[in-house]
Amino acid sequence: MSKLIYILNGPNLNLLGQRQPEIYGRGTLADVETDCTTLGKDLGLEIRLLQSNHEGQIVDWIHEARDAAAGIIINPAAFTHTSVALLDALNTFDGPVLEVHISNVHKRESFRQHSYVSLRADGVIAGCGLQGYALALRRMAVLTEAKEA
Ligand code: CA2
Repeated sequence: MSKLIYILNGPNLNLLGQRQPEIYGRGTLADVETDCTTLGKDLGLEIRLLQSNHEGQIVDWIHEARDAAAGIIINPAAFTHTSVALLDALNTFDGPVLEVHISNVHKRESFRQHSYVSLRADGVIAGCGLQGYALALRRMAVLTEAKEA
């Protein structure tokens, strides 16, 4: 049976593909969902991709994942740099956590170079565009021992 992986996305990522293509590319979250669903089938992983502009909603999904999911891939967006609440929630999750950033946050403003979520993440992918989600899913396959990636 496939293991379920939550792919959580934070504020403004619903606008992917509509604004700032020079930073975030032209693809949408729906494209990410399609690509990861297809790849997940090869890897023996089922994905559930979610996005919210509300911190508490993401905390609630992390709590839900505690029973439902084998791993979490998260792009917390701006909450990366501000949210102790997301860090605390992720610390209640026992499985692997991978943090994804579409842009290379280390090449950008200094406030983007601190991540609360990185204190919990088992791995971080930044600056690989939307491909970063697929890279994280391949790594998740190894970490959850679903199938060799
Ligand atoms: O590079 C990333 O993935 C970020 O997590 C994106 C966040 C930013 O605050 C982080 O520092 C790095 C911003 C997401 C905003 O998404 C937009 C998408 C399309 C148009 C405008 C914003």
